[in-house]
Amino acid sequence: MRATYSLHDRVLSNRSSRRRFAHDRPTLDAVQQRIVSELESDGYSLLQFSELFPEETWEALQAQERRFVEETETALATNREALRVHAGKEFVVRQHSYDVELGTDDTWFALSSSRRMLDIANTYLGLWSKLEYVDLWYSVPQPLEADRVSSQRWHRDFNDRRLMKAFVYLVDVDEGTGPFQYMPGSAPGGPHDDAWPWRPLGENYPPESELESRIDPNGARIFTGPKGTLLFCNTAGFHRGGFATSKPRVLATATYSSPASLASLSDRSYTYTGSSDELDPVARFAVT
Ligand SMILES: O=C(O)CCC(=O)C(=O)O
Repeated sequence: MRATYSLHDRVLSNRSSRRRFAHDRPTLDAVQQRIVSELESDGYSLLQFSELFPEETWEALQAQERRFVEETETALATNREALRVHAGKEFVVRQHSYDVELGTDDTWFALSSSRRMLDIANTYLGLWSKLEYVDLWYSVPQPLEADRVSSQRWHRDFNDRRLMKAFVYLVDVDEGTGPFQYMPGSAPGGPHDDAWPWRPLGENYPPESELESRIDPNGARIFTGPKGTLLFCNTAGFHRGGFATSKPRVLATATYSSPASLASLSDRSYTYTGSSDELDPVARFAVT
């Protein structure tokens, strides 16, 4: 697996993707430049959705959120079998999960596959990226005394050495709503990258107490914030979240990774159903 990743990163998949990017670099506006530069220095960038997208897109995203919350809360009350959850991660209900057909009539998919987002991801990754995963999540509140499990615990994402996730909070998120948390400087290339370093199939979930004795958890960023908070993050660095205890957390998320990513080689969460004529070459490359 390690050899395959390295071969795809150096030669098979990423080389042509880097060339495509270098051949025609996008021009970023000031907000996009700030995001890329903060991702470079800190591994994350925090802003408001309205800094990147116009008001009407926020209204459309909120309408998508309302439909998802209604559907989820009905299923939670009457038919839990209908909930889209993954085994071992039942605390996150997904609007789409995997094997779904999506087109630009899905607001979050349209935003995630827009040049506004792709130009940020591609500049940060230095190549034409793949849009690997697009979804809305509803994190079901857990009992206060429950143990943190799965992505509620500190971990590095296994997918790629450098990847970019976007999270848009669709409800206000406080300490009881399972805020996303991040250890700055833990992404590859940062001062803490040698703690259980990122490797294909590396030890991505070290024991939390050992990790916290190596990297001071007081330095972790806890991203509470009002709805409309938008966070970009290289989740090859240590992060955790979704441990909601008082209110459900609802957010939209998207993952951008290199074509060599361990997930995009084998998996894509959706099949794009629109016509490829609707998309410019950068977006077509990302979604197909
Ligand atoms: O739900 C969260 O805040 C954590 C998400 C996470 O671990 C991930 O997307 O990799």
